[in-house]
Amino acid sequence: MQAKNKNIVILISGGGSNMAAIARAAQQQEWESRFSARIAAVISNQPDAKGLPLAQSMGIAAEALSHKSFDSREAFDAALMKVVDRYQPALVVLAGFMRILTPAFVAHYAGRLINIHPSLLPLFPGLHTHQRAIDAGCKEAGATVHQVTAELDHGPALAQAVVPVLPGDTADALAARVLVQEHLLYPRAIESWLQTQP
Ligand code: NHR
Ligand code: GAR
Repeated sequence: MQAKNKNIVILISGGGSNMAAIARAAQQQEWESRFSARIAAVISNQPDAKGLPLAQSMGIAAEALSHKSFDSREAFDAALMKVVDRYQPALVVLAGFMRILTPAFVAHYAGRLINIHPSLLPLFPGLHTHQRAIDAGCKEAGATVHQVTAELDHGPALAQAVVPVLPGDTADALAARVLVQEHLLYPRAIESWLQTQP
């Protein structure tokens, strides 16, 4: 029997390098034939996100929905839900998505909404993680893939990658070192998730 199609929708705000790493893994590791999984769409809250033309160049539908067109977080999230739901996603992936989501949005995608956060959670939830890790004198930093819950960066962890913090590190240098690992970690975590789905 043919397994149910598993659409993946990726939400971005910027460069989309994690999105591209996931899309590349999906192609190279044949997620379509192995899991009936495909990257159905990439959606950005920033209309000028570099990740949108990048997604299109990979043959993926790309849409922008600017949060600035809405009066409230609730109104933006309701509109975003409508766009996302058009693709009937089995999984919604935050990849450098920079808007905090309302409890209503999180509840709507409960159990099928994940994020990659650039720190070793539970350390450093929120923003400016790399500078905070350096300032705290951490010898190691990294990234965490986690389920998204209403409480920011507090959902159950699915996978982590660790990198060293080097003497004289700047936030940019550390971010670049972490990002290399994110590009390996996030596709692997999604592949593991797909393996658990009927
Ligand atoms: N939403 C919920 N409910 N729970 C999470 O765990 C979420 C989330 C939305 C995004 C990603 C997260 C990260 O990995 C994420 C996790 C944005 C902010 C933020 O403060 C914080 C954490 C994350 C994403 N955003 C500002 C806001 O007012 C805007 C900042 C900006 O536009 O530059 O939404 O780090
Ligand atoms: C990544 O490092 C991701 O972990 C981080 O932003 C970068 C996005 O890069 N996410 C957050 O900080 C979420 N608040 P990308 O757009 O090239 O994937």
